[in-house]
Amino acid sequence: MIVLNVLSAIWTFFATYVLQKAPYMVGFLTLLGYCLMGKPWYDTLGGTLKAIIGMLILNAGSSGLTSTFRPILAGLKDRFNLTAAVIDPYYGQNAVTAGVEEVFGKGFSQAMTLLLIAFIVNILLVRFNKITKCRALFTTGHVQVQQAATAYWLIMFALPGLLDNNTALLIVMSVVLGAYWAVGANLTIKPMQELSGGAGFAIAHQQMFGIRLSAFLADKFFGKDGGKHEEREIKKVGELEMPGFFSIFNENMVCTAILMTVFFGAIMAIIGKPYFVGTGDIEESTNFVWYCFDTSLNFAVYLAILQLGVRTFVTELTASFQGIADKLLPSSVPGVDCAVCFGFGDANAVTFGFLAGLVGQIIAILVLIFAGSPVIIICGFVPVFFDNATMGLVANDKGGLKACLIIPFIAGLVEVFGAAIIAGWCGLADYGGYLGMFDWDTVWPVFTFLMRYLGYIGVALVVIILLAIPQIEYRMDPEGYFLITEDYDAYLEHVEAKKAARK
Ligand code: ASC
Repeated sequence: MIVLNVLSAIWTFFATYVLQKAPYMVGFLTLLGYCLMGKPWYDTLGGTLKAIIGMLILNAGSSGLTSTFRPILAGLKDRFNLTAAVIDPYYGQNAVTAGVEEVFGKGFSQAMTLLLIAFIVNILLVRFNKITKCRALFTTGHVQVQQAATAYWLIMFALPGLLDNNTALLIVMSVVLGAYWAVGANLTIKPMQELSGGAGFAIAHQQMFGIRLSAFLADKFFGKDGGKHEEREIKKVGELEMPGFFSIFNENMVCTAILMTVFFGAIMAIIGKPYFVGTGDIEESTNFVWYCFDTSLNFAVYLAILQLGVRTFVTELTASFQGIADKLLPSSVPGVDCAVCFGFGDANAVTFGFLAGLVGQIIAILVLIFAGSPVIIICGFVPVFFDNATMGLVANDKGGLKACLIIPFIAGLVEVFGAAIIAGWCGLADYGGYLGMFDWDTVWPVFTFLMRYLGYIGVALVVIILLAIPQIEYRMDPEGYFLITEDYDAYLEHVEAKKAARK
């Protein structure tokens, strides 16, 4: 009995402080990895601390961005008294918490049980990857909480018949969500290895299908199309030769500062000074223009912090993960926050992708308003920045500047229209928010539709489609598939050899 109590206490502690908190999860994996590799204790301790601190720095940057710029976009909603759903993971989570009892008669805590079981499904799919072909483990706890909450709602909405059968409900949910985590993160391995030159991570976030789609479209329409269009010239954001004064945009910090001052300055001007005085952000006597300038400059500050965090922890995590990959989860890589990839590729592509996505989202919102849509969307900072910056970065890597602007622009439209449809349909819009990140505006509405109209057959279809994706990818390149995570240099040689054989 005592043993059981102790075990249960350890588990609760682990679930609360490690599993759901990305820095400690990353630290735990680093510790485990180095222990499995038999590293000396001081290297293990140093590496683990560096991984945790790096991730905490990344969080400081990312939450600085979020806490400074989220209220500004949300201010548009309050200032103009719009009844609208904000697309933002935190609003989405709040909406689920606020409505789940009323709509489905169920508490929120089950969503956390769902998270734990879905994570185990993810581990199992990776453990048996000789069969499943899944190579990536989700490690971003806060994203898992938000997704578990939204999936909890969407699946109950799709399958009301399951509401009386808790066990069946939990099984269906965790298989679907766990498979989505494993398969989605797996899809990002190729674009991330190519972007980072084999750094050894995948993305475990909210636009994983979006990342792969972005890489695919950029390569097909703007890039070399898998070697079919070697003659195409790709001008990447970093190679832009801009005339005269424009050259200041070549410097990432300067570029971000100028563009953000223009964009956020404009938005803050529209909202107006009285609003910020009302929220207590500034005094009546504060110079408003200076306040806008100061706030906008912080964008560049937080972005720089974020990139420092990435540099601090990525090498530790990926080096130590080798121990886990060798001993426990063969041929696998850790799935990390999307902000990690901002440390690779052209830094300005992050800013350009974001701005193109923002333009897309604003146009889509205007269309909703003028078409008299019953659901109006307000862009949330997290989707508009983290989704489109990530997709822009990947698009630039494959297809250059044009891809970096056009693809996030289209993604911006899709994010708003997709969110308006699903949030209105499933009822989350009534509670003021929806997760609203790319995959949750595209892939998940389709899953919800299939399950709602086909019941168990729909569930089976969703799981089969998900699990078939890595199988298809594997069959497209059986020799390279595991090589890309095991030995990136050997993978590059393999790609060259394949190219030469084709000629
Ligand atoms: C999210 C979310 C955040 C950000 C962050 C990006 O989806 O909830 O706080 O993106 O993970 O670094």
